[in-house]
Amino acid sequence: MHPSTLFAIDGLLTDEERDIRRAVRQVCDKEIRPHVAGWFETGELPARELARTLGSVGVLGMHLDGYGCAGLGAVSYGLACLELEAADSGLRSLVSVQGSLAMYAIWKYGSEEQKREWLPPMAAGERIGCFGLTEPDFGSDPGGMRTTARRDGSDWVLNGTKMWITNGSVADVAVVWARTDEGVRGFLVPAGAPGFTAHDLKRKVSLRASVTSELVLDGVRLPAEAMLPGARGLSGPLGCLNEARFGIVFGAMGAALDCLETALDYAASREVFARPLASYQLTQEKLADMALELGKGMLLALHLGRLKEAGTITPEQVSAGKLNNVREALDIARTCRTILGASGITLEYPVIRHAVNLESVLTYEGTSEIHTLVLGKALTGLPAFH
Ligand code: TGC
Ligand code: FAD
Repeated sequence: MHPSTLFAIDGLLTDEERDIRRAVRQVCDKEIRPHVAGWFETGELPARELARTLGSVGVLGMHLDGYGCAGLGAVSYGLACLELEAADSGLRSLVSVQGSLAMYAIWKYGSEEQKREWLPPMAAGERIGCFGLTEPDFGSDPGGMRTTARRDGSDWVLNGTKMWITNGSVADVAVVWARTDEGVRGFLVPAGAPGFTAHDLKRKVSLRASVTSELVLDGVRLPAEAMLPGARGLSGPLGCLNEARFGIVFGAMGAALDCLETALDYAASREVFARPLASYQLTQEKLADMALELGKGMLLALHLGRLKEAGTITPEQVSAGKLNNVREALDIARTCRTILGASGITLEYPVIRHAVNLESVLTYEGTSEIHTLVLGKALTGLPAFH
C-alpha cells in the first residue's frame, strides 16, 4: 500500500488539484529529478533555465490573481510545493521566494506601475526576484535591522547588508526591507543599480541546489517610485512570510514522502540475515510510525489549505503547520536514512540530500524555536521573544 492510500488523501482533493499535482510531478520527473543530485553535488544550478521551465508550466505566483498569474487556490499551490520539494527543497525554495516572497510583496504592496512592470515577466520566469530581510546580525529578529533608506530630495539612498538571500545573485530585482524615518519600508532594487552587488555564499552543506547570496547596498540611489507604497512597518515583510511558510507546510511533506517511498523500496529489496529488511518488526515499526506522521502532516496541510482558501487562516496556524511538518519531515528523513544503511549516506539515493536540505528548512522562514514561541505567545498571551 502506498503511504498516501492509508489516509485516502487523494479523495480529499478536487479533480483540478489532482491534475495540477500530476502536472508538476511530470515536470519534476522530466526536468529536475534526472539532474538534481548532480546540481547538489557541484553546488551549481541552471536557475535561469529552471525559472523559465517553471514559468512555462505556470507555478510561479500561481496563487496570485491577474498580471499573468494563474489565480489558483491555496491547496493547488501547496501541492505544487509538495511535488517540487519531493524533488529537492532547493527547487521549492526557488519557487517560494519567487512567488510567495518577491512576487507576493509586489502584488500585495506594489503600485500599479510596479505590478505591471514586474509581475508578468516574473510569472513567466523571464525575470527572477529575491527577498532581502535577514541581515548578518539579525535573522530571527528582523526588527533590529541596520539597513537604512534615507531620503535625498525625492530619491532614496540605501545602505546595508542582507545575508542568506535565496536567488540573490541571479535576481533581476531584489525586494529589500530597510529602516527609514517612518519605520520599515520595502524597496525594489534592480540588479545592476550602482552600489548594489550580490555575492554567492559558498561551502554550504545544505540546500546546495539553490543559489544563496549576500546582498551589499552601498549608497544605492533609487527614485521615489522604487518604494512599495502599501507596506509600512514590520508587518509588511512578515505578511509575505506567512505566504511562503504556508508553502513549506506542504513542501516538507513532499521531501518526507520521497524519503519514505525510497525507504519502502529499499527495505523490500535489501536482504539482511537472509530475509528482506522490510520483514523485520523493527523496520515495520519505523515504516508505520513514519506513515502515521506523514499522513497527519498531510491532513494538517490540507486543513490549513482549506482555511486559507476560506480566508480565515491565522499566522499562528501557519506557524503550527510549519513547525510540525518540517520537524516531522526531518525526523522521517533521518529514520529513512537508517533504513538505507551505508547506502543512505550517498547521493545515489535522495534521502541524505533531503535530510540535509531540511536542516535549512527548519531554520529559514522562522526557526523551529521562533515558531514554538509564536505558539507559546498565542497560548499564554505572553510574548517570550525578547
Ligand atoms: P512583533 O512586535 O510581534 O510584530 C511587529 C509587527 O508585525 C506584525 N506581525 C505579523 N504580521 C503578519 N504576519 C505575521 N506572521 C506577523 N507577525 C507579526 C505585528 O502584528 C506587528 O504589526 P504592527 O502593525 O503592530 O506593527 O514583532 P517582533 O519584533 O516581536 O518579532 C516577532 C517574530 C519573532 C515572530 C518575527 O520577527 C519573526 O517572525 N521572526 C522570524 C523571521 C523570519 O522568519 N525570517 C525569514 C526571512 S525570509 C526567508 O527565510 C526565506 S527562506 C527561502 C525560502 O522560503 O525557501
Ligand atoms: P539566529 O536568529 O541568530 O538564531 C540562532 C539560534 O537562536 C536559532 O536556533 C534560533 O531559533 C535561536 N533563537 C533566536 N531567537 C531566540 C529566542 N528569542 N529564544 C530562543 N532561541 C532563539 N532570509 C531572507 O531574508 N531571504 C531569503 O531568501 C533567505 N533564504 C535563506 C536560505 C537559506 C539556505 C538559509 C539557511 C537561510 C535563508 N534566510 C533568508 C535566512 C533565514 O531566514 C535565517 O537564517 C533565519 O531567520 C534565522 O536567522 P539566523 O540564521 O540569523 O539565526
